[in-house]
Amino acid sequence: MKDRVVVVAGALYDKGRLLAARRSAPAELAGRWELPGGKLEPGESPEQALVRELREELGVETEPVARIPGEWPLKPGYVLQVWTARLVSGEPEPLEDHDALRWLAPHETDAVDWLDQDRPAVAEAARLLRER
Ligand code: DCM
Repeated sequence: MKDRVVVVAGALYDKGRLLAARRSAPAELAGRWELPGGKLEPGESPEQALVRELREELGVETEPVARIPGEWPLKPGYVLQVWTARLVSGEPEPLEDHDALRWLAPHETDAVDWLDQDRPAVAEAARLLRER
C-alpha cells in the first residue's frame, strides 16, 4: 500500500540496557511504555526520521544500527518499523510525548507494560541485547 504512514521507533541501547519510554498521550495509550519514535515526514528516510524523533523527544543524538525484521500494524493505515540504535551523546530526558523513561537491563525487559504493538520488536531487541 502506497499511502500508508510509517512510524519508526528506536530500540535504543546504551551500556547493555534498553530504553523504555512511558507515553503521556493520547489517553488510550498514556501510561503504557513504548520504544520512542514517530511518523516519517515527507522526503525523510526511516533512519533520518528516527534520529530526528529521538532528538526531539529525548534530547539525544543517536545512530541507527539495524532494522529489526518485520512490520507491525498500528491503527488503520499506520505501520510500525523498528531499528536498533546506539546512544551517541546526551542523556535521554522526557521532553515530548513521555512522562517517564527507564533503562532496562536484559533481565528487566518484561518489567514494564509495553504497548501491545511494540511487544514483538521489544522481544527481539531484548534477545539481541542478551547476545551482545
Ligand atoms: N506508536 C506505537 N509504538 C511506538 C511509537 C508510536 O504504537 N513505539 C503509535 C502511537 C501513535 C502513532 O504510532 O498512534 C504515532 O506516534 P506519535 O504520536 O508518537 O507520533
